Amino acid sequence: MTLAIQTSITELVNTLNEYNHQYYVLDEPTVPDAEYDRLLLSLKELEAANPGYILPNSPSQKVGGVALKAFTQVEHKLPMLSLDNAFNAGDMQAFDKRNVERLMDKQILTYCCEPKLDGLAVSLMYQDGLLVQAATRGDGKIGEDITENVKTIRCIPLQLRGELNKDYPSVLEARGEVFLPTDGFERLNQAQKAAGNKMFANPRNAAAGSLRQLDSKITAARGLAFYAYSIGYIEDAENLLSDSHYGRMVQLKQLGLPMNPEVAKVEGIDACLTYYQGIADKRNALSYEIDGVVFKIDSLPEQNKLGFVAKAPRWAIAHKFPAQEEMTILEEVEFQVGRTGAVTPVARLAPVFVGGVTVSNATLHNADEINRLGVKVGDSVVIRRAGDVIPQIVSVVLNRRPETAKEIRFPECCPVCSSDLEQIEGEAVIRCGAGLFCQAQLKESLKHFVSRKALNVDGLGDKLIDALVDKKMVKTPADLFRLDAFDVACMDRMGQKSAAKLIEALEKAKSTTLAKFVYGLGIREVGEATALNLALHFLTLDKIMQAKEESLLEVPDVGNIVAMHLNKFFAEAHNQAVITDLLALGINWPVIEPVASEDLVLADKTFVLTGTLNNLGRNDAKAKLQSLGAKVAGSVSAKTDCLVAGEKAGSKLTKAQSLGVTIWTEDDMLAFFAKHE
Ligand code: I6G
Repeated sequence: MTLAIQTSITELVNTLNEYNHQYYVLDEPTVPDAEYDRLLLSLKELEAANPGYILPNSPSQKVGGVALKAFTQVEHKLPMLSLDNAFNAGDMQAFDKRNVERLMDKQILTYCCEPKLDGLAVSLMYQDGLLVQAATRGDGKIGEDITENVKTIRCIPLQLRGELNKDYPSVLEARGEVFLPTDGFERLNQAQKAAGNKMFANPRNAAAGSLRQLDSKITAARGLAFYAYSIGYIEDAENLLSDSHYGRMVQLKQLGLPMNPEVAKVEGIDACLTYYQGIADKRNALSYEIDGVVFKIDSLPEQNKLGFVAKAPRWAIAHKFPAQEEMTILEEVEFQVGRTGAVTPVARLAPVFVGGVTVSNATLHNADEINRLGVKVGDSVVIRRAGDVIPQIVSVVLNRRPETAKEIRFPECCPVCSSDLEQIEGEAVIRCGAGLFCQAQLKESLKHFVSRKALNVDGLGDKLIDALVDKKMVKTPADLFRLDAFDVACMDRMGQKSAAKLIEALEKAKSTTLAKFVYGLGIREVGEATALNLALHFLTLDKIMQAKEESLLEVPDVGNIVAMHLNKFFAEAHNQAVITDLLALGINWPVIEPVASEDLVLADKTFVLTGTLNNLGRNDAKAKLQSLGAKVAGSVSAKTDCLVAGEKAGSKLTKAQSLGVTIWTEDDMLAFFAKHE
C-alpha cells in the first residue's frame, strides 16, 4: 500500500513538473490549466494524508517553474507569491469566515477587488523614481531580467511622476500583470498564421512569448499592456504610503502606473460576490481576457495580522471563473454543408464540462485548420469555450496519442448531394457548387430566409424545415408560401392548431421590408447592414437586381467582392424565378421614399452603438441612423464621431472617452430622432 502511495506521488510529481516545464519554460503548455489544477489537487491531498512522502521537488513546494537561461537571473527581494483559489461562493464564504475569525474584533471586512488578468506577473523596481529593473516571477524567488523588453511597453513609466521622498520612496517595487489585449492577441495570431508560424493558444502565452524575446524590438511591436496590482519591496518609505491596499493602488496610479479601472473597495463577503457577478457579466465586453476576480483584505495592518500560508497570502484569494479550457477525446469528424455550400469539418467530442456548459461538438473550420493542428481521430484535444463563441480545438496533446489514432480525410465530393467540390485559389473554404439542388444548402437557405432578421416566420423551426425538405414538400423558399395547413398538420409533432398557426405566421411574414427580403435571399457576403445599404441606395428590388458593378460600388460598404456576388446571384435564372414566384405569392414591402439630401442630417458621420438599448433594438437604431445618412461601425476609432452608449456599456465606452469622442445616451439619440422625424 505504502509503495503504491509512494509511486502515485512520484508519478504525479513527475507529470506536474513536466507540465510546469512546458508551461513556464517552453511556453508550450500541452494540457489545460484545469487538468493541471486537478492533478495538483490530487497530489496535495495525497501529500496531506502522507506527509512523510513529500518530495523535495514536489510542485506543491514551489510557486512556478524555473528561470529561462537566456535571461539573467534576478533574485526577488521579497518572494513573489501565488494566490489561493476559490471555485465557488462556498469557498469565498469560507475564506471570509477564516479572516473574520482570525481578526476577531471585526465582523464585516473591507475588501479590495479587481479582475484577474490572464497575463504574466512581473516586478518593476524603481530606484529614486527610475525604472532600473523588471523581472518575471519565475519560481517566485528567482525570476528573469526582462528590463529591456518591459521598457518597450508603452504604458509602463520609465520615471515615476511626483517628487522623491515626498510622493514615493527611494526604492519602490510595483508588481502587476503584463497582458496582451484581446484585439492585439487576435492580430498577432493572424500574423503568426499568415507567416506559417505557430499560433499562441491564449493571450497569456502570447504575452509570455512576447516578453521573452531576446530582441526587444519584437516585444515593442506586440502591443503589450500592464496593470499594477500591488507594492512589493520598499526602502525609506516612512509615512509615505497608505495603509489601505486600495489607497496604495490609487497612489501607484498617481505615480503614473496603470491601475485597472475596475478596481473597487467593497464591504463584506456579499458585496464581494455581487462584484464577482458584475465582472462575470461584463467579461465579454472587456478588452482583455480574465480568468476570475482577486479579493484582498484592504487594511495592511489586517493583512499583516493574517500573514501567509505556505506560498500564498491568507488575506487574498482568486475567485476563478469556470474553466474555459478542458481536455477531451476527439471521437469522430463529420462534414457539414452550410448555406453557401461551405463544407465544414465538425469535431464530435466525448462530452466535457467547460466554460459552464457541457460541450460535445467543436468546429474544425476547414482543411487548413486540421493540418495546422495536426489532429487525428482518437486524439486527446484541448478545447476552449470562451463566452458564447463556438467551442474551438486549440491544441492536440501529442504525448497522449493512441496507436489507433486515425488520419482525418476530407471528402472528395459533397457528403450530402455527391456533387463535385470546388476550392477557389487562395481561399481555405471548400464548397459544394450545387446550390439549392443540394438538400443541405436548401435547408440552411430556408432557415436563413425565415430567420428573425429576415422574414421572421414564427413557429418554423429547424427540425420542421429539415422534415419539409426531406419529404420534398418544399424545394424553394417560394414553396413555403404554398404549404397547405392539412399537409403540415400530418407531419410529426404537428397538429391542426400548430399547422394553422404556421400558415398564419407565413401570411404575416409576407409583409416585410426590402432590406429584410434582400438579406433573406442569403446572397454571399450580403449581411443585414449591406442589405439595408442596398435598399436605401436603390429603393427598389428591380434596381438592385439590374445594378451594374459600377453603381453597386457606390453603395456604402460594397466592394468588388460583394458586387461580384450580387451580380452572380441575380444573373442566375433559378434565383430570378424564385424571386418572381415569391412576389407573385404576395411578398410585399412599403415603398421607400427617396430622402432629400438636406434630410441626411448625419451624412458623413460615423456612429458606434454599444451596451443595451432599452427602447429601440440595436437593429432599429442602426437602421434609423443609417436612414439619416450615418455610417454605423462596429468598433470605436479616431474616425468615430459619436458613440451611443446604452446600459452596461464596457470597453467601447472607455475607449471613446479616452479618444474624446462625443457620447450619447439612448435618450439623447431618441431626442435627436424625434427632432428629425
Ligand atoms: O497573480 C496575481 C494576480 C493578481 C496576484 C495578485 C493579483 O492581484 C490583483 N495579487 C497578489 C498579492 C499576488 N498575486 C501574490
